[in-house]
Amino acid sequence: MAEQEGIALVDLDENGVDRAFRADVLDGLAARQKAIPARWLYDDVGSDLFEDITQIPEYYPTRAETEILTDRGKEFATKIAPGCAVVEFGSGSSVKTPLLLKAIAPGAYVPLDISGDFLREAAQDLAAKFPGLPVYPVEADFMRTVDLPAEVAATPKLGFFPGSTIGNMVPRTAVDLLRSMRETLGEGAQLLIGMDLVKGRDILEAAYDDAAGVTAEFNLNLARRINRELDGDIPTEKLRHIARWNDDFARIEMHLEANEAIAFSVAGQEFSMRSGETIHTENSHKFTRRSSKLLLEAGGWTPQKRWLDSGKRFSLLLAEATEPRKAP
Ligand code: AVI
Repeated sequence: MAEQEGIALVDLDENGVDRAFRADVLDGLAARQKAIPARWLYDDVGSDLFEDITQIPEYYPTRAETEILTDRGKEFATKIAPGCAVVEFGSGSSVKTPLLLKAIAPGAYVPLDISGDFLREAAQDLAAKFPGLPVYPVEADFMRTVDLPAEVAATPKLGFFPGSTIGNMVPRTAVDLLRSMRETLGEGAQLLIGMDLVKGRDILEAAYDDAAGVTAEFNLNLARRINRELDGDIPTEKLRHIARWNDDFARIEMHLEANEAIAFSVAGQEFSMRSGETIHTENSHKFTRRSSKLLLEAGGWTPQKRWLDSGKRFSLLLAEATEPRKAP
């Protein structure tokens, strides 16, 4: 029951249980390859752990993307429509968003997020940093087309989707999202999007299985969350975090693997796992120059410019919502 406007974007039952979470977990645990959508990693504990991940030495994407935003600001300004409304998909990072806004001097900032609390906090923070910049937060599920505030109807739009979050979606979902973004922003809009790059397996696996065990905690928190919120008794001490490169799909996969045969219940239903069986909890796709451009094209966006950090680990792409060139 996700509504664009009005009261509830989260649908709770009479016991305060998130119905969508319960349905996804019960379906996912009943599947042959157990799998739970990655969005459920981000309760309050998970969101804090993700913030910690962005600081760990092995996790380079946040630093690499921040470097591009810091160093290439002048170039952005020459490619992006002056006075545009920046529409951020997600409520904004306290570091990356100000770097972009400083570089391009926009006419308005419109953060979109499903979580009203995050959204209001981030919007207030931004408004304090940029006095005079109109900020119009919109509480919405940006996986669907969103009605933007009337105040920016006539302003050119720049969508901003940093972090390589697009990589957490399988290609067909990523294409659906890019198409919704195009619909939300309109013909002629631009999109600035972060995409992490394919690189050596060792670097990638270390980035998702850090020595301090922060990513392991982030992954295991999902099982703990299931126990907390869905009356589960998963023996989490018998699960271990796995991050492995899947070369066929060019992605890092996170799994929770059972160290021994276990049985447990969740929301009144019984489940079991064999020793070595896993629950697949996240994909993080990595891109090449070609695959990133192909994905943008498939989503209705024409690539205009691509920037890399000095270590060539991460890319930030600018694209435009134009009619596709006529096929031969
Ligand atoms: C949010 N997202 C882009 C992160 C990533 O790199 O795929 C999530 C993450 N999972 C483990 N570490 C970071």
